[in-house]
Amino acid sequence: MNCNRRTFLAAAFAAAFTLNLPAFAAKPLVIGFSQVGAESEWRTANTVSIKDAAKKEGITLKFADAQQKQESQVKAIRSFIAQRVDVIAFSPVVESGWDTVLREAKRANIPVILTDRAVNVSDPSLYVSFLGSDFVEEGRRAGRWLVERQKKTPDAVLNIVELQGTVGSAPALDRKKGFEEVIAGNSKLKMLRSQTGDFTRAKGKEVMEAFLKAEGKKINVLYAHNDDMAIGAIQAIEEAGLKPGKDILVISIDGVKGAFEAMIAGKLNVTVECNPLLGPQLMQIARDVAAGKPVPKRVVTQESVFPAEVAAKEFPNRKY
Ligand code: GZL
Repeated sequence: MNCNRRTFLAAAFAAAFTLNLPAFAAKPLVIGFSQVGAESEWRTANTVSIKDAAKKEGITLKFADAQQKQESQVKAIRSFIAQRVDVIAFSPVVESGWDTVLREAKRANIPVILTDRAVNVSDPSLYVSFLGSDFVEEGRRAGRWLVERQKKTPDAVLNIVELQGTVGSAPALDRKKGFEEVIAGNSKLKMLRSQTGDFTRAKGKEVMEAFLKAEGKKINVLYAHNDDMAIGAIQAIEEAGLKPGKDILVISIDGVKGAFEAMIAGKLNVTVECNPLLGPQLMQIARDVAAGKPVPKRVVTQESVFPAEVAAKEFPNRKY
C-alpha cells in the first residue's frame, strides 16, 4: 500500500473516531443492578453514588429497588439474565439463598459483582468480586470506643441494649460479632437486650420504646447497627424523659449527616463510618470484568470513626 493511501486511511480512521461514527463507537456497557431498598440515609447515598457514577461513565444502568425483599432481588437478577446484560451487580439483602440464581447467571456467562454486603454461597466462583466494608471491624470499632469510654468511670457497670440490623444480613451478623468480640470478658460491660430494628428509624424507635419499658433507667448504653435506628431510638429516649448522649450513651454505625447533626446536638456519642460511596469503584470493576481483565476477589472500603468531639469540624466535609 503506497504512502498516500496509508496516510489517507489513518486520517479517515482518526476522523471516524473523533466524530464517534456509529461504525466505530463501542456499545455502552450495560449493568443490571439490584439494590436492597431505600431503608436508610446510607442506602439513599449508596444509590445516588451508583447512579451518578454510571451516568458519568456512559454506562447503561438497569436499576431495580427490591424494597428489602430477597424474592424481588432474585426476580430482578433473572430479568437481567433474560435481558442479556453485560454485568450483574447487587447488594444482597441477606447472606443466604443465592446459590440457585447465581448459578443461572454463571450458566448464562454473565459475571456477578457483589457490592456493600456479602453472600454465603457453596461456590465462591459464583461472583467475581465483592466491594464493601469490613462489618466485623466496624463492630470492633464500636466496642473499642465503649471499652475506652467505660475506663473514664472505672467502677461503673454499663448495661447495654443493642438494635441489630436486618435479620440475616451480613452487616447485622458481623457488626454484632465484632462488638461482642471486643466486650467479651469485660465485667463492666453487660448486654441487657438485643433485637432487630431492621435498619429503619421507625423500627429503631419502636424497639427502643420496648427496651425502655422493660428496663427503664437500668439502660446506660445503646449500640445501634446503623445511624437511622439510633436516630429513631433517640426520639424514644427523649420521649421517655431521658437525655440521649448523657443518661444513655448512643453508639452507631454509618456516619450519615443525620448522625453528625445528632452528635452536634449532644444526643449521639460516636458514629463508626461505613462508606456508601461505592459507585466509582463499582463501575471500574465492571469495566475491567467486561474487558476480561483480572479483578480482586475482595475490595475493602477505607473508613474512620467519628466521636462527637470532632463532629462540628468534620460535618462540612461530609458527602452523604
Ligand atoms: C452497610 C449497609 C447497611 C447500612 C444501613 O454496608 O448494608 O444497610 O449500615 C443500610 O444503613 O440499611
